[in-house]
Amino acid sequence: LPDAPAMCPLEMRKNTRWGVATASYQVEGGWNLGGRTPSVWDTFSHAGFIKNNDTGDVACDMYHKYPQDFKLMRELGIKHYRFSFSWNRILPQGGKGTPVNPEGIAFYNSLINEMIANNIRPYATIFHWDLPQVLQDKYQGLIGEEFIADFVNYANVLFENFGDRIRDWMTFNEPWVTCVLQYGQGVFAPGIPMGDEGMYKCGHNLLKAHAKTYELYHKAPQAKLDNATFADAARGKVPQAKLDNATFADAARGKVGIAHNIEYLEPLTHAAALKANNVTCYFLLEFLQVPQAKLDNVTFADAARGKVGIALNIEYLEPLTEAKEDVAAANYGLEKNLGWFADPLFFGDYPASLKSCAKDVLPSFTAEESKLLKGSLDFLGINFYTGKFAKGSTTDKCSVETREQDVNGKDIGPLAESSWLRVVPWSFYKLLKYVQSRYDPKQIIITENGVSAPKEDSMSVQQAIRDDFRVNYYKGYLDYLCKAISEGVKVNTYFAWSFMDNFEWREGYSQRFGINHVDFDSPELTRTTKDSGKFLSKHFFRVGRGGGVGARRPGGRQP
Ligand code: PNW
Repeated sequence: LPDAPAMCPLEMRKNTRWGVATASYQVEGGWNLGGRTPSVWDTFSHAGFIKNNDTGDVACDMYHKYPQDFKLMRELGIKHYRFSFSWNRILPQGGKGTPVNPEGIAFYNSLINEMIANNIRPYATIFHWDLPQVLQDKYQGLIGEEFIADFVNYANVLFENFGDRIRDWMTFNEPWVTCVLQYGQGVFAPGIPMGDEGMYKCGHNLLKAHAKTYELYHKAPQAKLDNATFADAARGKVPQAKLDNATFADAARGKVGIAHNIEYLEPLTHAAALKANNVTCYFLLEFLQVPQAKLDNVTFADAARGKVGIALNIEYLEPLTEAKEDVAAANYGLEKNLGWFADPLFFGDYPASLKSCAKDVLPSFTAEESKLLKGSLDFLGINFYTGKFAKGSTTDKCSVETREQDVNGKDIGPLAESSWLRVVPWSFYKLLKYVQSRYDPKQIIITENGVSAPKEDSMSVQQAIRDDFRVNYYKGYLDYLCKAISEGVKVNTYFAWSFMDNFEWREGYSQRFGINHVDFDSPELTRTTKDSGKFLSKHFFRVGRGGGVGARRPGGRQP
């Protein structure tokens, strides 16, 4: 295995959180189990729109195999895991006012508890493209304004059921892909092209749903987020040592409201539990003496409440030449693709360039919506894969042509297995510097970064796990990530895409992004760690910061 990237000193690798990511439809399987109804991706794949007629019916069968997967993560030293919830598993009828599926809640309770038991901190994506089919049928999914209330309701169900153990939330994964590929072009499920008008309508509804979810989370009474915690503590699932440490004490102080709540509902049980665990009234009285300022400080808010962000994808654009129009095109391209979502979240409105270029189809925000959007994120998630050259036009400021070769015809980087993905390590650095200077985010999480490696069908598992191509990709990209961090870019958490080979959307199982190989031909769907997994494990996962799992939420709520 190669050494750690030159620009990643040990101290920086130690101070950063390194993890892996997946998404529900790509890994779970169990498509019709436990009360789950179809999502648009089930419908789309069953209709034969995926390469080789693949579907996510079984995928990596993580629905059943998560205990062994978390064991493998633990063995690799992985302490941070980004996953997504399947909306239709939680709410089979999708919408507000429809019943929550107890089997769906139980499944995710087990999943999260197993994660935490393996010392892995959960980071949850609320929506990673798998919309319940019923909501597509009802109002065309993200095209319909009803989507907003239904999304916020769904998020609320997640906060109330899992907010006691999950502190890091991403509302949407890659709004650009959802609105351009799912709705605008219709090349992704549900596969109905809605043109530019539909695309911008989708983005508008998505942004409003995000902002309302952010508001809901931060305004929710603490009791709603914490309803299981104190009960768990009182029931004796917490080792005394944990009750005594400072972090837990901070959190425990905030549980008086919960105690009151439980007392009201179950006075005898609660009193008995308190006695049994030697948690005295003196403890509660102490809480009342804590000055309010202490309860309101950042540390407590962080511990008690967690963070809500979003995961935006962006390809870096480098001007093809120094000509004014190429520089302007690269800039406009970034505003059009990233600024479309990032500007409203940071500044409260779409970029002026986009408003002018898309004036016939871009909706506008009311003053109130603008206010709600502005600053509605605690961290910015970035999914980063590649960069391209941009060429402008001297006559049309709205034109951006992207290229993969420079003016001499030289490739910008080697081509991966995916047609859109070339290996361009320096573009990561340039994009990060751009984001830090334009938005000045308090915290950036690299929510995805990875590559599909060229692989012949005839390759054996033993050959496929020697993935030098991917090792080199990670080595190069992480080098430039570290350079950016050393220059003040505020990335403190990074997720490799993906933990394992999985259902790669339209490409089915033909394109592999995993740092663990999955043998889709074996009945056990055997996982085997690739060289890239060993490389990341040795230099990043093992040496990086832990998640502090369980300091505040020991054990969590049991299913
Ligand atoms: C991301 N593009 O998708 C997704 O978040 C993952 O679910 C996916 O598996 C991964 O990247 C690899 O594709 C993308 O066309 C899909 O530029 C398409 C593009 C970028 C990212």
